[in-house]
Amino acid sequence: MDYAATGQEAIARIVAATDLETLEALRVEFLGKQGSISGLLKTLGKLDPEARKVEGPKIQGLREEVSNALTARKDALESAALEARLAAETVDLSLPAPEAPRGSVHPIAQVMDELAEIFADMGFAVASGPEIEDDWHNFTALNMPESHPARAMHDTFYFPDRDEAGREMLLRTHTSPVQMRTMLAQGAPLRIIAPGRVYRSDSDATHTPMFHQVEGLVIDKDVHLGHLKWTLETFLKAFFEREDIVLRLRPSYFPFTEPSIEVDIGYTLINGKRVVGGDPSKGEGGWMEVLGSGMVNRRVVEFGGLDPEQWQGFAFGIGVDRLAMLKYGMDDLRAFFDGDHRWLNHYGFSALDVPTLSGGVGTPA
Ligand code: 2NL
Repeated sequence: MDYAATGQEAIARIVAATDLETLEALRVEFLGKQGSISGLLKTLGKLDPEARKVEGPKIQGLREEVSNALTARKDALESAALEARLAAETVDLSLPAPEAPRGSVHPIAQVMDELAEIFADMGFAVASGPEIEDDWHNFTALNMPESHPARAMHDTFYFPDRDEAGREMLLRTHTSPVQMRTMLAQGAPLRIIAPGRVYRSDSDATHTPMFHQVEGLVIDKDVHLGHLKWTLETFLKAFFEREDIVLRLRPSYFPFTEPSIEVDIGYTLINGKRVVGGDPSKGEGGWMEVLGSGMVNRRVVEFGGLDPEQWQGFAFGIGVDRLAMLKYGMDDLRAFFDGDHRWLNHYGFSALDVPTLSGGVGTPA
């Protein structure tokens, strides 16, 4: 028998196969149980030992040759099929992104909630009021009469038209008018914070025309500077979640408080970064201004409808945006209001991360 011719014919048919089904049919035809080459192997049993020694290796060689050809063709057809699939299936880049959690709590909202939680724990109630104010509640009642230079310093946004009562209207420049309204409506004693948006016509790298403030007001009998100091120290320790907070109280001036005090917080340098805490006078570091405060000016107590001989108080004003930057390590104030999804995803909080004193006011899980 001419094994070489049989082999050549088989290989020619294998190479000519254009799909995997044809190839499988050929494998069965040659190497299957009833296959032609399997049939040849069966003939070996009937040969005498001498002839078997000669024929055996030839048939085995043929089987090997055909088997190798089948494997090679199978690999070739499979990779061609893959190439064709890759060429046909394209990725549609215009498809929407897959479903994922959307939205997060803005760091300013988170810090406002943290502040409310801390002061609520100290017995403060949250007061709110209008963002469009009249000039009396925003300025006059806070000891800033018409010609007061502090009015010009506030860079106020005025409305072009007066209200029905003929009053000049403006966007509140601080949340103090909320406290005036609460004092007038509720009288004393009083322990409130007034968080909210405030507006000043001022815009650069460190100022935005709208920003956030939390003011606090305590009116009671025999209130003194010691109460102010304890309250602010307790608040800052809770907010920064450290006991080693060191404060520096500096004399200052605000028309609505007397005396007026600005509060600096000590920071230390760790790898060149400012970290709140520690005493800067004992190493590398410095002081950062975090809030303004003071004993309520007796004229302001009178404007609030109370007798300053009987009632005293202290007040403070905190810039929320700067405080949020300090706590959560952001360096550009303007990014707060860009609405950039990548920034919001990075700095935003989970809606489930509700600040609680027991859980640590601002510690994400
Ligand atoms: C600052 C300064 C301050 C107040 C706000 C206040 C409110 C009433 C009466 C008296 Cl109703 N005072 N608020 C007092 C001192 C300072 O804010 O630099 N804020 C960022």
